[in-house]
Amino acid sequence: MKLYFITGNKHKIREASLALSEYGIVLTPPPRRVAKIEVQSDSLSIIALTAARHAYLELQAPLVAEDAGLFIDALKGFPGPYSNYAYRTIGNQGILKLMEGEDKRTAYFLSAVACICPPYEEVFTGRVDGIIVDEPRGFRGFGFDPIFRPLGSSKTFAEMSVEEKNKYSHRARAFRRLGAWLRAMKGGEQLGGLGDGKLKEPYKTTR
Ligand code: ITT
Repeated sequence: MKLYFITGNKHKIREASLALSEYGIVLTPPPRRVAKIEVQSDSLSIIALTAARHAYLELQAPLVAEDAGLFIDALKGFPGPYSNYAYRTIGNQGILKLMEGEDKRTAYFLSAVACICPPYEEVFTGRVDGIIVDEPRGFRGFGFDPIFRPLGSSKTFAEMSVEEKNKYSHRARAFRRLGAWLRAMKGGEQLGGLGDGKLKEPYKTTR
């Protein structure tokens, strides 16, 4: 089964494609540029679902959109849903500055993947817990990868290959949940293939 992935982030495409390949699902860019609408909300699920619904109105085909964020306990969950803005403005150095002298360094990444697969729409989430390190380490990945070390590893995400990051990451966990759900729906047979889906109102949900 093929699904369009509405994102401007090529790292996300690599990570999600690898996670879904275990389920025989192929992610592909949309045939034409579709804006990812980003509403303001405290909920990653609402942000992802709104983006997916907007894209569906344009494409009328099965698709996914994802919203992710880094939640730092000592900063009361900041930057959370504002991670994109925080990364573009204060960046990793700004986050480390806010964390200076802070002993409590626990944090987690969350990912919410919204799938519109007619006649269903679903949101799948994934979480990874870890630590904000003292200094950026590694050059791979993107965003906050150099300052986040998942529990159970001595490396930051930026020191890992995509395969290794996917063993831990919020994104791989959310996309694997999507893969398992699609497999349970008989490989998408009941969902309509790419290009022939028509969303029926009202939306159905399996949960
Ligand atoms: P989209 O086009 O899919 O929106 P994006 O990069 O803007 O791509 P998000 O809004 O979902 O993605 O993510 C917000 C920010 O959170 C993102 O720009 C990164 O700085 C950070 N982030 C999310 N997932 C991350 C990850 O796996 N590793 C490092 N930083 C991540």
